[in-house]
Amino acid sequence: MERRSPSSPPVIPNATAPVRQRKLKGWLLLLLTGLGLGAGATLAVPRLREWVANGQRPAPLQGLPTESAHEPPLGPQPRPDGPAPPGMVWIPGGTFRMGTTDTNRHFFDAPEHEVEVGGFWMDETEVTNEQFAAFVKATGYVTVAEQKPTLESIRAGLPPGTPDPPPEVLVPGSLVFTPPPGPVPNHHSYWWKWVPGACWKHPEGPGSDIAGRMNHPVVHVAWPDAVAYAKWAGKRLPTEAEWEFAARGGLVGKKYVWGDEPPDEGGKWRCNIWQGEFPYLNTKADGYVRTAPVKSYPPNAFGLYDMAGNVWEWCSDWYRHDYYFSSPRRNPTGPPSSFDPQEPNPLTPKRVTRGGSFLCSDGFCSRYKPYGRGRDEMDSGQSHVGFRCVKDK
Ligand SMILES: [Ca+2]
Repeated sequence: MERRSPSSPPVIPNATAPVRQRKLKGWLLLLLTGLGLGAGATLAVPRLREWVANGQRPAPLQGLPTESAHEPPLGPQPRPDGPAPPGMVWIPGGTFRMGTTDTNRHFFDAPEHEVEVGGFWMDETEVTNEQFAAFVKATGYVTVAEQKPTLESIRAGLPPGTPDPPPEVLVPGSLVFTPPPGPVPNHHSYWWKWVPGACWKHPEGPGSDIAGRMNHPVVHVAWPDAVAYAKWAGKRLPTEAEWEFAARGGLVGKKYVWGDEPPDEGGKWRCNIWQGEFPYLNTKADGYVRTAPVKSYPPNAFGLYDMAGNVWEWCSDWYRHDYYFSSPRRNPTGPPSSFDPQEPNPLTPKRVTRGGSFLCSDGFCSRYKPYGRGRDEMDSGQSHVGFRCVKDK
């Protein structure tokens, strides 16, 4: 079996308003780092447990229409007349097998089951820095990672008696993949680092910028940031089922989004993933250590780029490990709330991510395969998580 995915950094979970949570998370991470504790220790604090138990859960998504027992199966839907929305391709929808029977799967990637999705337009690439910059310029939007914590918001979420954090840690920031100098124990805290000042404009923190990376996928966007962009663009996030249907490109039972060939067959890489020894040695055989410009690798059969690797992509669904056991057949929109048995008491609920990132590899995290499910706390931006949008016809 695979080891734990690098998509789950040691974020400190939290509860209600994403803004407040983000700051608390960052400060807790610093505090815990200083105390030499892990995230699990935080959850042992009774007050936080109570907070988790009473934590607000956002209302369920208002879903797309679901199945009717008397409706005929959905077949592929013809592309609407007229020009495609700029940068989008038509995904015809239809019936497919979602999930996998792969023996090397995670338990939450099964059972394989039949799902129908309607047709929709999908961004051919991940949302780029250039596109996100246009959104910010037009709206003045400030991402979760860029918002400064307040002492009051942090006090409100901590156990009584916890000392106030020093003023210098009350700064915005985000989680940055930071390779250690050599082999380390298999725990994500060794390669994820809370970096004050890290955000979409400064992907590795202060001193880094996106000049020369405007055609790379935007990163350090939390789920609410992605939703805000989609709304501004007149689009929405894909459901997990739509995402997987699109990733498969009409292929049936194939291992990868391009077919069954290994990612580097013929000596030419088909996606931006990790080569070498994770997490300390990346041979850069695919050309990139971190994000790659969108369209650096061939598209899948639907004309979609980077549906494997580069960055994880937010979906609209809540994450539940067992959703496939109760998923409706037609246009599933996810469970009404989130639950992850591998981290049962997060203070922030989780949303699904898909597609894997530049940190994936068969040796470490093979979830860049079309069925591979990811999930992250919805207020958490990271240096390997982005998104793309869809649009109804
Ligand atoms: Ca991707």
